Amino acid sequence: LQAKVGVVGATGAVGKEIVGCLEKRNFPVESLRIFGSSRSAGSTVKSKFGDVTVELFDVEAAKECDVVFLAVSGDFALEHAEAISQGAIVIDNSSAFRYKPEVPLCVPEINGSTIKGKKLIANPNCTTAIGLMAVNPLLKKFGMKRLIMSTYQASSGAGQEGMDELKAGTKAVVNGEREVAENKVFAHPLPFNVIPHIDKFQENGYTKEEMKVTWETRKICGLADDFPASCTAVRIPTYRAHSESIVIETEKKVDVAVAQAALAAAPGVKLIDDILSDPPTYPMPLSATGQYDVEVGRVRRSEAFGDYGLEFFVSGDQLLRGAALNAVLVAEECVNNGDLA
Ligand code: 11C
Repeated sequence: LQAKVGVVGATGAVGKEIVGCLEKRNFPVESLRIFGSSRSAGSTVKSKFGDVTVELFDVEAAKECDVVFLAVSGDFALEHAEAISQGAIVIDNSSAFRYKPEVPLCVPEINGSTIKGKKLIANPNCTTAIGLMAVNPLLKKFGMKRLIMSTYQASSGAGQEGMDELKAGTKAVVNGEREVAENKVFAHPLPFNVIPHIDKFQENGYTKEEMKVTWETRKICGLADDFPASCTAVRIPTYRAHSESIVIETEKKVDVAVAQAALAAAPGVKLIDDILSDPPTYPMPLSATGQYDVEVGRVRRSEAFGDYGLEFFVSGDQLLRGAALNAVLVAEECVNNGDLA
């Protein structure tokens, strides 16, 4: 099989990484078409599959592909995804369809079987996808009654503009041009700061980013609609890997060595957990950046939940596992299950 692949929004941070993942994972690409707005149409994207001239987005043209990755806004996806899916399998990175019961929300290592026969597939929120890579093997081993997550999220979650604002603002402060950086993308200046606010506040006092973790954990792990999961999401001045402190209450008595072995054996997970080495090793955004695997470490019996709880720390590349890589893995699953044939 060789697939006709389309990417919409390939000049943004996630779109660029999708093309990179298709190249590095040797996805069977017969042809690559890149669609963009009038701003990027006509420009050239160099790729392993040849130099691609960005085409002005058009539903009929996108439908000619076998699989189309959407790395665009939720509004754009809402307007066009269903129409494109009349011709191509659509993998949408936005949150537009994630909570629709008929649309699978997929992390292939966890619920890859849910996408069989589906033409529109939602890619999860990056924070959720990264965290669940570590949570799922522990859920399988010990069961889970409750989940509490606190996040340390990189500027890349706000796309290229977020990264640019962090870089420019940090430079301006370090160079002495300003005492406090300017902000436009983030609600407050990010350099030398942390901001406990990602996406819009909801009626219950949580932000939408935090509620995505609650909603998407339930759907991806096949848990009850009222499964107790909560999150505090915080933006920190790092470049592109998200980190998370996660606490789970378990159904079965925990054993830290068994938990570590389950994590070490899980595909897409790298156990980095040696607090006795010099220097000690644990997950960090710097080491997780650019990696396909999610780093997990600091695995310990919970002092809050005793023998029925685990606490651990996760770092994962937001643009890869949290977005582009997950989307390409979904497409690979479509090849494997015969839907893209
Ligand atoms: C952030 N996690 O770090 C967000 C970005 O649901 O796809 C991804 C938003 C989403 O700002």
